[in-house]
Amino acid sequence: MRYRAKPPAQMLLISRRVPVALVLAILLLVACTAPPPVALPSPPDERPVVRDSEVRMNQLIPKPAAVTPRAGVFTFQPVTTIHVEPHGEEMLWLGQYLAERLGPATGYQFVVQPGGAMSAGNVWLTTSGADPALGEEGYELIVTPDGVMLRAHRPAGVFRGIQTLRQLLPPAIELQQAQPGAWELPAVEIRDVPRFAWRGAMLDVARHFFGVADVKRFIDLLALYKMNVLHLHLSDDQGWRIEIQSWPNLALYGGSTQVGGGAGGYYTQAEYADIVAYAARRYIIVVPEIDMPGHTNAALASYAELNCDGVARTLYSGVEVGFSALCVESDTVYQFVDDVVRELAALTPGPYMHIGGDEVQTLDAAAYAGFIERAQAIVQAHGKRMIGWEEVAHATLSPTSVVQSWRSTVAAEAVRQGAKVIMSPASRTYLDMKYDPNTPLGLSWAGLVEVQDAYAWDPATLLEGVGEQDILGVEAPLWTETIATREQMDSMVFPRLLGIAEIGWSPAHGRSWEEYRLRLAAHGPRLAALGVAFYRSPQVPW
Ligand code: IFG
Repeated sequence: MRYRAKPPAQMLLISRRVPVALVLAILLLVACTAPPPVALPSPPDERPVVRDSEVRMNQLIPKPAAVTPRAGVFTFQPVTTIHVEPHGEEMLWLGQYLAERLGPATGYQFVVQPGGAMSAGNVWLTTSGADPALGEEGYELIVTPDGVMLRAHRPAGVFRGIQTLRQLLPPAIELQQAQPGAWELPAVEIRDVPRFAWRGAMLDVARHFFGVADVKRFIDLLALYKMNVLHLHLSDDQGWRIEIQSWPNLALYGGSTQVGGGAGGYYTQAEYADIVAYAARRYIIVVPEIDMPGHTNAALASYAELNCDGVARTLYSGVEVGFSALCVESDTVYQFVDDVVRELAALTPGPYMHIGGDEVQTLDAAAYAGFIERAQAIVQAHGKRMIGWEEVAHATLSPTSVVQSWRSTVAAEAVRQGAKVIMSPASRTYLDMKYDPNTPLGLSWAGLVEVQDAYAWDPATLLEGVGEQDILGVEAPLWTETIATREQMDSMVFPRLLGIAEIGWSPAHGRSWEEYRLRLAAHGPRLAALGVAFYRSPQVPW
């Protein structure tokens, strides 16, 4: 209904002391001069109040495949119990993981109980009776005022569903000190499955070294956004970051510096195994990369015999690329490759070994292809599938090998050879690219990559000759030439990584920047509660 202001003269009619003729004259005068009626703002619609909890089901990242709102809320209580089925260590761990995510902010000591009768007010995590169509990582989450049922075909799906549960609670749930609450979940039915199997991030720990604690924190953040691959770039010109017992100088000497000349560092094999186990618990595989035959100055400085002239190189702390290469004619080099791959494969339960292969400027095409084919055979001999940056497609690939597309269309050649593709287009996914000309950190050779650029693209339509069925998934690399600290990492990785997570997980149809940016804004408080120093892009209404 619209309200219209009464012209002043009509108010006079109410008064009895004024002669009618005078009133009529005044009315005539006013009618000729009155401004058109002004529409006053309509009263607030009588829409029902929307609860904060209900809004949160529309703020999930990655966006689930299907969300059906239901009536009411489920409220966690101090006595809420987390039941897990079937009995067994893995489901108990998942129950404990959920309890630990919710415990600090709620202040509740959640009991985790195997099995038990379904009673009101409790949470169930189960793989019993789930629909096999949910696959390896899908889940169903049913929240009613009486309880929470999170069911998946596999435990990994339960873990992915727990991340959705976390995001259905207020951002304050991520704080580590007790908050007032209440801790409400909106009643909802979610059935969710990922689009791509490979949803990854790469951490370059060679240019600047990041210790175990930083890597574990990074893994926790990947987990919240349902990512499932951590690619560790463990060696480059500026540093060798993993202990190899048969070639000890690689870490001891090759790991002793970094870009800018700092002390560098490396993971002992025990520390690397700890990272791998921590990731595996979160259903994240670690993909180790030993970049070769290029990007090898740290190794060439550590052992003279890896160089064709038999002279060890000096350590390098600059940022040039392409100048180094192993001596691909030397049998010693293939013994080196075999020893490194053997030791690393034994520490890596995941099925992949990345051998790099990028930016080799000192070898001719035949020498390069010959090396890649021999390295590929060595990787397979140690039970792993080879991954290489897209240039490896110039060699003859095994159908089990994978190429990581980053800057050209050569991945189509890999597809013609029957290989699968990981999409990491630098102009969309390189997290070391500046957001805009004023970004203090990062590079810009692939262009400026604002939050929208990192989100508004689709892997299946980007490259001619590389379609949905050829693509394992997406991965966002953080190269660290200019990134040295956790805060610097945060400012470049977040929030762009959330968009990559959504591209990897959510259905292609219905994805739109205009809708996503509003959801992303809601994650500002959540990232802040997690202590992430994310970049407050002006493109997002934080
Ligand atoms: N390209 C190099 C990286 C790194 C990067 C920085 C690849 C595959 C430029 N290779 O990207 O080592 O220097 O943006």
